Amino acid sequence: MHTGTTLTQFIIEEQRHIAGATGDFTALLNDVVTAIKTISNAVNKGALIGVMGALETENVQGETQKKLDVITNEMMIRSNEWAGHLAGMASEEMDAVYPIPTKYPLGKYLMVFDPLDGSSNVDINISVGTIFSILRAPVPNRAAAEADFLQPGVKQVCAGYALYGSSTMLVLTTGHGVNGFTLDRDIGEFILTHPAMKIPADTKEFAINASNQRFWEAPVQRYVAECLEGSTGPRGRDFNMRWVASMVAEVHRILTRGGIFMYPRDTKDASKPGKLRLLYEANPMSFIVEQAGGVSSTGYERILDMTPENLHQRVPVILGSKNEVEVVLGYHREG
Ligand code: P6P
Repeated sequence: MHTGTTLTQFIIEEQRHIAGATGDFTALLNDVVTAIKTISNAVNKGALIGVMGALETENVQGETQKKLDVITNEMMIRSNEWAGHLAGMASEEMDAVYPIPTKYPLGKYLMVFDPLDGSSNVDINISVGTIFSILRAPVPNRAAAEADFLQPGVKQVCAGYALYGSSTMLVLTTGHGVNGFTLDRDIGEFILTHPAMKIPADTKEFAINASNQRFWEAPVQRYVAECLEGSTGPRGRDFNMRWVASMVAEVHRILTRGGIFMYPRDTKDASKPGKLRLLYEANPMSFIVEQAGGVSSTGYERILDMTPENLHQRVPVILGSKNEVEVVLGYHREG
């Protein structure tokens, strides 16, 4: 018999802190968790059920879609469209807002998500994840338009990610700290295993795709060069480097042992000020990082303060251990 706190129990106890809570949000989160359990099962079975490999199609980002990109997007939609908690959904894998089918009631929340972040790693069996963010609909119970989603990240009601790794974990914030849960497959429940997660303020570990080095702006060039100089350079200590190409895995490592993650503005493609998408990657991860005592910035401004221009807007991202991110932001201020 497990003795831990289940996610269901934790959410209901959290709900007691929310004045006027009707149980609507709790029920919505339960549907999100059902989708995550379904995705975990599909990702875990992989080649056994023929879900590996790519399709002939591209998503709105111009990225070749993996079979699991489409499958997991469908799982998030099917699990969350019917219950009457949402006024609309938006996803990395869909060009426009997903309208709730007319046969279902409309609700008071909006949800944006990346159904399978890091999916290029699926075929090589490296951790991938689901990222989601929940906002209040400006006009509850009315079909949401794109403009309704374009709220600054500080307006998020909840943000979370699932990490499909050696174990399946769910990490969640509703604005009262960050808590991590591990899926116990024997009973099909997420159990609280990482209460009150905090990011260490200092770190010796940085994460960046170094193949883009020639495209970085001067402050990032300077920061990374000093990390590489290590104890022989101005930082006076050696650093370690990681790059998983799966933001969920990088953020989880930072939540667990500290670190700094950078996908900075680069000159590789002038039309793209960054690679990561604001609504369903940068904003939910920034909410989680800040709630765990970290910092998240474009290099020039706090990500959570940005008002999105469109559903798929890309932004530069520099996040993680407070004191280390502040070093990079200092270099940006110096120019
Ligand atoms: P690159 C995955 O596609 C993703 O959106 C993030 O999860 C990850 O951090 C980044 O892109 C990896 O980008 O250019 O290294 O493949």
